[in-house]
Amino acid sequence: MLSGKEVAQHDSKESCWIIVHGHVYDVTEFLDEHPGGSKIILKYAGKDATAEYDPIHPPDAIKTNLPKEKHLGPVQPDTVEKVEVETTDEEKARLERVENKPALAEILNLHDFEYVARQIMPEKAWAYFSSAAEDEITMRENHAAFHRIWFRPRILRDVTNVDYSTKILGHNSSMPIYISAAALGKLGHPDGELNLTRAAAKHGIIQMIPTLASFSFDEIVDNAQPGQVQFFQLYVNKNREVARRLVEQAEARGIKALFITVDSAQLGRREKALQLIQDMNQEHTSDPSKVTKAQLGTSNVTQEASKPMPAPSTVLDPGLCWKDIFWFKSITKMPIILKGVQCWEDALEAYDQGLAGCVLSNHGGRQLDFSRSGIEVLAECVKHLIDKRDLTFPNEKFQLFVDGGVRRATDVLKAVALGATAVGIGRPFLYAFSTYGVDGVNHALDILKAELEMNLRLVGAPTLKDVVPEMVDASNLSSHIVAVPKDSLFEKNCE
Ligand code: PPY
Repeated sequence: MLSGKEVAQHDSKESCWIIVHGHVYDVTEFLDEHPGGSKIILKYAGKDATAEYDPIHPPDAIKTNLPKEKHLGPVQPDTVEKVEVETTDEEKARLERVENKPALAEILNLHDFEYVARQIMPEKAWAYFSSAAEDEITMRENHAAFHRIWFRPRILRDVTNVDYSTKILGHNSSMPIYISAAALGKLGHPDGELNLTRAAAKHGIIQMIPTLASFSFDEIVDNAQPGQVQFFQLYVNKNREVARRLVEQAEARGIKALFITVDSAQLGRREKALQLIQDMNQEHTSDPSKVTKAQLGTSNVTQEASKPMPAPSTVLDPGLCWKDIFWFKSITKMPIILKGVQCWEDALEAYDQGLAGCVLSNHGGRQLDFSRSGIEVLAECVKHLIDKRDLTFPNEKFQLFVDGGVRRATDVLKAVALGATAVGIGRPFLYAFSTYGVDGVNHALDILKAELEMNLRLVGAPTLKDVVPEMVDASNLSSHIVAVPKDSLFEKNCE
């Protein structure tokens, strides 16, 4: 059995051992592959990393990702030095805010969850969930774009009973909304993605399981109810055998659709998250028990700022192209939907290649800043697919989805009016479980249902089929001169 002392000698990027749940692993060769970057591992080089590992990873992740010969065996527990985590004054203040958070009944809309999340989430978790690329213009535009669409309601229609249920890729959904994929759920709550699985079951909506979930894929599927429909979001690994395994596993476990992410040739630069990493590094350089600059391999912050976002070298593949999509078609019977389409030309190509649909999405503004909102791209795609391929929308054979910026049922109805089958919602559900666990997500879904019912009545549409293009005026949707987003960084300097 290894001793803590022996492990402690392997504390550099040349030889990096860590302890997780009493077992020692040699992660030296894995450092560049780690989805969260190498630095966070190096912080625990030679030490017990369990406390840091647990909130973010599926329990079996380290075992399945490392070859057997890197599993070095158990460590004598009493020889391992405890990694002390001190409670800072800031943390004490945060815990007090957690104690005093509003009652769930006081949360009136999806924005409120975000407000509470910002006050009470651990800084790192908030930074990760809320961050977006560069100046975050696209993230704000995603929401702002809905403000350029106005309703043209109809009157004197019997809306005593309204029905907002629908089918998504042939599967029943109580609303035209699905839970979009987002990584690292456990950062926000110990039950992470399982909060979403449970709330989706209760409310009869579909969860898209992320490749980079913090529970294992099997754990998430095991927590679903019998017959509960789930989709899977795929990051195409550079190693196509890894990708193939993920697809085969999804199909074998009854996943009903494969959403392949196509907007992430490289990770976008989320400076809010990066800033936090830098701040932590600076803080810790004065404390020898924490990470040192030498361990980080960086000599100063300027050098750090010029580097790309710390990202895994294999999880994202800049070489991904259309021929891979054909290959995926050949290895699975699941319908394939491209997630992250941003112009009509690519949507048309997806249709011509016989795919099942597209998510018009810019990854919540986390990838290319100044990419257009999904809702704007939807209008353009619908127009060209009607003109060039004589389709009608919503279309059963080729379905269009939108995600990004959705906060209200009115946003959902605008997307439906413009031809979307459904919309994906990501961050608001993360904020809901980060603040109130599964009750928060259930409450968020109750709010959306109440808003859908009310707004269907008010636009004069008893069912979603009655929400037609004529019900909205989207003539300003693509006019980027109408609303200029607040440019925080620029304005800070101009003041
Ligand atoms: C995101 O953060 O936007 C993701 O999709 C997850 C992720 C995290 C780290 C590397 C690649 C993708």
